[in-house]
Amino acid sequence: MSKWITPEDRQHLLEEGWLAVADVVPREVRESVISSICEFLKVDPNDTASWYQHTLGGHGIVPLHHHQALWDVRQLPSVYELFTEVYETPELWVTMDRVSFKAPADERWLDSSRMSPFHWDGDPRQKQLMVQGLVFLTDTDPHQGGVAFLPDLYKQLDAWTEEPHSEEEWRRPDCSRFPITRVPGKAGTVVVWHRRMPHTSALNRGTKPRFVQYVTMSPAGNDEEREERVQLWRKKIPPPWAVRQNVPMQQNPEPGDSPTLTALGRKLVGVEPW
Ligand SMILES: O=C(O)CCC(=O)C(=O)O
Repeated sequence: MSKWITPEDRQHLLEEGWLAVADVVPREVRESVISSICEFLKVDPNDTASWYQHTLGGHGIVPLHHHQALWDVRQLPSVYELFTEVYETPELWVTMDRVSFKAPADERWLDSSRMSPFHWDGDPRQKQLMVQGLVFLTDTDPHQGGVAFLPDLYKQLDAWTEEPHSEEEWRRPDCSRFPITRVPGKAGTVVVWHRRMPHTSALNRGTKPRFVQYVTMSPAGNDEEREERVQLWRKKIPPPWAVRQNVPMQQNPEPGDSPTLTALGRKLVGVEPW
């Protein structure tokens, strides 16, 4: 029986392209991730003067992938259960994605006041259900830089992909015709969206920073992929796509011992087979 999403929720994900599920990540686990971000960036969530010292890009990307606090979110049974209900299979692997600190927009700091374009991270012609996701680590209201979607374009995507588009548009579509849906959430909410959904993070028009962890899962792959994943976890190496992005302050490898995994975590990495 489904614990986290109803058949109607799953239908919403398929038809509207996104879904927000509340109360998935408990407070102490979230607080450890927030502390890891603050420690890494040397920011104080209550001290505005500390917020703008780094170049983090429009999404506020913080290049931490292997901190134990992030792994403790990935291997939470609640997060895993949610994704098993999305994919309707228990045999999943988790991504080794990063976190974000998005300070309120302030035009003195371009990073915070420029909205990143709507985009796809994969090929929008790929119809198979594959989702991306994030956890709101603090309460995030609609004006505080919640994740933003274009559901109307998502719904017309089959027709859109039949039309000719420039190379740029296949990554970053012209979104001027489409209304924007901004998804807020209470702390602990997981938002998942179909990879075919054009998305971005909205500008933070609130008074507090937005903190999120990106997390998603996908059906387990083959042995070669498994071996690579185990090495990334063991040696604390950022995933190759993140290395290619060359985000400021990325450490490679990230310092410290291999993160501790639970029995579930070992399967979600691929250390143990399903
Ligand atoms: O931070 C967000 O809300 C969106 C991030 C994003 O655009 C992405 O994960 O590709």
